[in-house]
Amino acid sequence: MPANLTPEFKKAEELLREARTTEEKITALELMLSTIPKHKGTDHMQADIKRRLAKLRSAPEGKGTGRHGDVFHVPKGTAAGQVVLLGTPNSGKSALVAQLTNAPVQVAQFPFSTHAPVPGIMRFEDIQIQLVDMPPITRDHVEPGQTNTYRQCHLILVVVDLAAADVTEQMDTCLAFLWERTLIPPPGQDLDEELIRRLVRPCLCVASKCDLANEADADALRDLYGDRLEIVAASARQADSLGRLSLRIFQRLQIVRIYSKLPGKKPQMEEPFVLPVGATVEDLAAKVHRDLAGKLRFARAWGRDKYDGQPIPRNYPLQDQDIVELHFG
Ligand SMILES: Nc1nc2c(ncn2[C@@H]2O[C@H](COP(=O)(O)OP(=O)(O)O)[C@@H](O)[C@H]2O)c(=O)[nH]1
Ligand SMILES: [Mg+2]
Repeated sequence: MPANLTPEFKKAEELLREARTTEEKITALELMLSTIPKHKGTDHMQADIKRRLAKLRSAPEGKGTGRHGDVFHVPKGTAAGQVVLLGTPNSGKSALVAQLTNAPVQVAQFPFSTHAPVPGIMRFEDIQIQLVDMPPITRDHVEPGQTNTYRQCHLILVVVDLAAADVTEQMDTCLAFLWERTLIPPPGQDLDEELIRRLVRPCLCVASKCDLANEADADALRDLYGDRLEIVAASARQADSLGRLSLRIFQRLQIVRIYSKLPGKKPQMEEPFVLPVGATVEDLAAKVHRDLAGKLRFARAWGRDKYDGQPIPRNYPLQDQDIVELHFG
């Protein structure tokens, strides 16, 4: 080809083919523009991409987004985070979702028993986290539209069967899927940081069915892939392993739970506000009282052996399970 297009550019083109919504199309076109070799031979193509971008950006909001009726668009609802499972057939995805959530998933001895995303709610202490069971992927087959479910989520749970002889092939298939779609950072490619932020998703690997394997098997997997992914061994049949897994899922979501209280009242301990790690007292105020956010006078914190009602500055980064009293005025 005269333009000498790179594999990265071809990946971006693939992304465009899979894009359903305006937002996804814009992201894909931006990725194409940033990966296209910049020389005379591609002038025409660059102009074409820019024209298409301009057109999409000026399109009225909501028009032609194609979300309606797209089974691969899974609303998060009120959950604190959305976690989507990825794995080859029979790796144990549905069994995990069945054990951790209320979802009506099918666990089967035969592969391909899940054709569309099946969301369920996992309770973690006092919050709800959505887990989404997914159709399996193979080297040759991925359901069209599946990529978008991963792109929208907060954490991808890569499930490989630790007890299977082909566990490294499963892992390679998953990593290739993620890498081809820039869902994990592409090695040695300097993409725009903003694009990376929009495309890449955090991943946690579950080495499943650990009741059928040894600790040494998990260590061997970590030796091979530990530099690319965090690996947690778990079994749908061992409750304590599921407890450790759900804790790690919560931690990897990078969120904090904050209990707010009104002056002179008891704190609201049942339903914490959920904010991203790094959120400040001011961010909390905006979430509690959107209209009053600008009127925050001061705040005090209680609890967790750390504070006893002392004032905290408005730019104070909140810690998980802080109790905060907001004074507006
Ligand atoms: N022993 C054991 N078997 C499991 C475990 N998880 C799943 N299985 C079995 O593995 C098979 C495939 O599980 P499934 O969750 O349907 O896999 P999926 O295709 O990834 O959704 C089923 O026969 C399950 O009963 C586990 O933790 N331990
Ligand atoms: Mg399944």
